Amino acid sequence: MDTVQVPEVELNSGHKMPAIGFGTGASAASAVPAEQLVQLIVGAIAAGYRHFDTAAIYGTEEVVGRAAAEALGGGLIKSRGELFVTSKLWCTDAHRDLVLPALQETLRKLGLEYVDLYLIHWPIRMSKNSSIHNAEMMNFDVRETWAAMEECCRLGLAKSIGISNFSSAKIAKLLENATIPPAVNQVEMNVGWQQGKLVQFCREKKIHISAWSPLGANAVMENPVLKEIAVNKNKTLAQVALRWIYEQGATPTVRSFNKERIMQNIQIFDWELSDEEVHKIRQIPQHRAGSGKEFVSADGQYKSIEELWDGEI
Ligand SMILES: NC(=O)c1ccc[n+]([C@@H]2O[C@H](COP(=O)([O-])OP(=O)(O)OC[C@H]3O[C@@H](n4cnc5c(N)ncnc54)[C@H](OP(=O)(O)O)[C@@H]3O)[C@@H](O)[C@H]2O)c1
Ligand SMILES: *[C@@H]1O[C@H](CO)[C@@H](O)[C@H](O)[C@H]1NC(C)=O
Ligand SMILES: *[C@@H]1O[C@H](CO)[C@@H](O)[C@H](O)[C@H]1NC(C)=O
Ligand SMILES: CC(=O)N[C@H]1CO[C@H](CO)[C@@H](O)[C@@H]1O
Repeated sequence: MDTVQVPEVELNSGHKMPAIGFGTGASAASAVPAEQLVQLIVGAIAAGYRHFDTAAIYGTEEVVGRAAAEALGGGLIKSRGELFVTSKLWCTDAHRDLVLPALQETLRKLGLEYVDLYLIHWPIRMSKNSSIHNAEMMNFDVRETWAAMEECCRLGLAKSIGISNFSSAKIAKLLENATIPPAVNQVEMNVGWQQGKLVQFCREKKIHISAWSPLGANAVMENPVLKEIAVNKNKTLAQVALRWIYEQGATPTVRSFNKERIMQNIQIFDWELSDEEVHKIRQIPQHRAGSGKEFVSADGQYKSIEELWDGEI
């Protein structure tokens, strides 16, 4: 099996990030036995993936850490530095005093001394005993929370820091008092929710966009425009959807727990879409899959979905 050489993008922190991430997001992961997941991730490293995306809330930090240790032990990679590991601060820890302990717990679970990228998962704070389906919202103080993220960076525990699910307006607020700008904003981005405005805004601010749900949302996999392009190019529909994200200057975080599809998804770097194909993709009707409505309430910080997204819906 040939190992794919994945290109890297340079972040505003000066660090380089591999241009495709392997997602280990929540519900699907919990259905797979841990040892099997470890082996899938080791297989992904053998295939050429170097960037692994996890989060405190996913429950997959341990398996990512175990796979990294196994890849190192088995000589698949020569040093920890060859991998790029992203994790995320969950909303229950989105407070000045809770950020550092949360990252320390993440590092303990990963068995690593640092993460390459640490993200604020949502511009939201929930009480300690909240769950996503029973959220008790608290006030999210972006300035103080970000200052604590910056401290993690200064301590060397996170090489780069960033955000997730932030609108342009919320990024602008964060930047008002930031000393270190966010390196990455991880958001829903796919052919069915192209995020034109946000992509443009982040480009101006030199914040890299990492795209979650590149395939799984918005019926991307049934899209007739992509289907046609895929047939013409002798590529799979998923490859076209992922390549499109890469050509927008963003990088996909894709999740597959299937060996063949893991291989397929990484083979997007030695061909390109034509201008005409890109134009056709731009015409696809737009719709956001994740509205975040579970975080909106009359007595909370965000009273409507419009407020949560600052009208960017
Ligand atoms: N920051 C955030 O708030 C946030 C939110 C959501 C997700 N994420 C991250 O982004 C990652 C990806 O998002 P996601 O899990 O929502 O969705 P996704 O990667 O867009 O789609 C996953 C689905 O697509 C299937 N799939 C993958 N490759 C395929 C291919 N080549 N052909 C056909 N089907 C394929 C997978 O099934 P098989 O496993 O059977 O291949 C799975 O059902 C997550 O794992 C997580 O790390 C972050
Ligand atoms: C930034 O700091 C100033 C001065 O302390 C404060 O007035 C302002 O509200 C802060 N902005 C944010 C978004 O926290
Ligand atoms: C189409 O792609 C497959 C898989 O990459 C390859 O084996 C096959 O030779 C290609 N066919 C043509 C006509 O290029
Ligand atoms: C509204 C929105 O797009 N929010 C997404 C942010 O991230 C979570 C995952 O933690 C998604 O489920 C949401 O849809």
